Amino acid sequence: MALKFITAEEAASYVHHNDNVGFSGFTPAGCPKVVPGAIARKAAEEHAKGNPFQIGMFTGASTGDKLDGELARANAIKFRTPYQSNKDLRAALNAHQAQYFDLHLSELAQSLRYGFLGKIDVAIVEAADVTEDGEIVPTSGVGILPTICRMADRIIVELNCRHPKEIRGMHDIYEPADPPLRREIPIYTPSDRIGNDCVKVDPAKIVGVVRTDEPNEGGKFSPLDDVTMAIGKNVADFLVSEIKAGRLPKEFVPLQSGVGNVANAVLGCMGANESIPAFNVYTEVIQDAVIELMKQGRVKFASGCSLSVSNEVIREIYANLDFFKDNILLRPQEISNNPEVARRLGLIAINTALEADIFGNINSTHVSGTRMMNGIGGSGDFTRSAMLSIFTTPSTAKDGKISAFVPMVSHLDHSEHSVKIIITEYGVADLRGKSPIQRARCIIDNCVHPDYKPLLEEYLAMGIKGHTPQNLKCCFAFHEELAASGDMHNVDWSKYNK
Ligand code: 0RQ
Repeated sequence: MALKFITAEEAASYVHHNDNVGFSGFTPAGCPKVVPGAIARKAAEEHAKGNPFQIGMFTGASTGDKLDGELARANAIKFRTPYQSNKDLRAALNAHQAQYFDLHLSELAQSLRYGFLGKIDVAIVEAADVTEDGEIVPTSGVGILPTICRMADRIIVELNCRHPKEIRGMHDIYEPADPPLRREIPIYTPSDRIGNDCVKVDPAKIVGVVRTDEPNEGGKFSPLDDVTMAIGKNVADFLVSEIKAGRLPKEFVPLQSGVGNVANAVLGCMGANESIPAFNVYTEVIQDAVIELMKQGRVKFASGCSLSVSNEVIREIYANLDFFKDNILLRPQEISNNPEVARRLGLIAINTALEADIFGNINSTHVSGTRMMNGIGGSGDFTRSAMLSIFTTPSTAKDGKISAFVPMVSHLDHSEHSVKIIITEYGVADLRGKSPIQRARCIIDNCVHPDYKPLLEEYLAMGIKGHTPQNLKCCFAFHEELAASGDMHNVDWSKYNK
């Protein structure tokens, strides 16, 4: 069946008010880049005529500004899930203009198949290649592409010539059967290939192909500062001590690490530490540092959902595809983030906390308990199931006015039962096998900023009884003080403990 090449505007005509739309990609990598803008313009035109126009949105994770940003600014989003990190979308969902629900990334594809989230009307996917018989080769990020293509009534393909057709072979596309027929996912090492090199769809569903040459909106990493470097070094030193103590196998276990500067610094420090053997990566986002370490032979193999790398690095990968195709697999997020596989492989999972409490609970998503930052992302997929779950965070935020450690988290994403290790620039709190009060002392001694240690020690010294000695009159005093005076330093327990 001949492919029909259309413009982005023509593609947008296949998207109607109230449609549920699924988008490919994971982080800006692999996301459509021109059709979302055309949908946003269509929404603006309809709104100008007094007509409603909003869509429901399923993405892999965060996307680029050309997707989330354009649609949020056009007030074209009815609801959206999962992880996002766009400032305009963040503002819209915190103002309830767009309804947002946060979801573990590994769960999205199966939640769609189970029918929990409604139908998919349109799938809009970026491809490096598409054939007349319905073979779609994803680009540098997969996300939920296979599931949305299979479920959608209509498929729009953005054929992006920045991504060579020869990327075919870097993907491992596999969708598990659903219960009660599901079997184990047969991945026993990160390099195991279990699926196809492309997504096969009914070609009759492809309503059009839009040609583009838009680059990924690759975020630049900030230069590493002292705090970030200290966290990275503390993680690497801790892992070496685990090898020495015989708690990590000498051949090591695969690593998962989240997004951002800290993750990049951790990887850099692990790569530079000769006491850590060359290792495999089984993760969601493959960042620049993984590619650098792969070139140096320090990373042996990387399995992920996306190449969330700078445009400079993606060009390098495409210029050396033979090498990188032997060493990288890109999988749907249902597989890259699969808790069954994470537990089998025995991952070291390293993710980021927004705040932690002194008893080891983690808030990764809500600023002061109410304002959504990004979302839980894949952190829950890995944290609960990994062999070693580590959370990193700078000990303070906003010029020291916010302590990352508070008596009680203002929102809970990862409970004390899943969190094994917390690491800041000051040190490592190893929470394994410790009671709540032992955990509190360990966190205060090793991770808390010196400015906030006395306040948290005073909190524990209030003489509150019970297994977890929380003082319900005072546990949110840090947040209340931040709201009142803009600085958690000003906490005065006597104001609350009446
Ligand atoms: O604010 O941007 O205004 O400077 O939060 O903090 O320290 O720059 O760190 O970019 O790694 O983000 C948890 C949000 C951290 C992120 C979070 C302010 C701080 C700064 C960003 P500015 P940093 P990061 C991967 C797996 C989700 C869980 C996860 C995240 C801004 O890592 O979303 O790891 N993780 N998922 O000043 C108020 C606090 C704060 C605070 C920091 N306690 N209160 N503001 N900030 N702590 C994701 C995927 O699965 C794709």
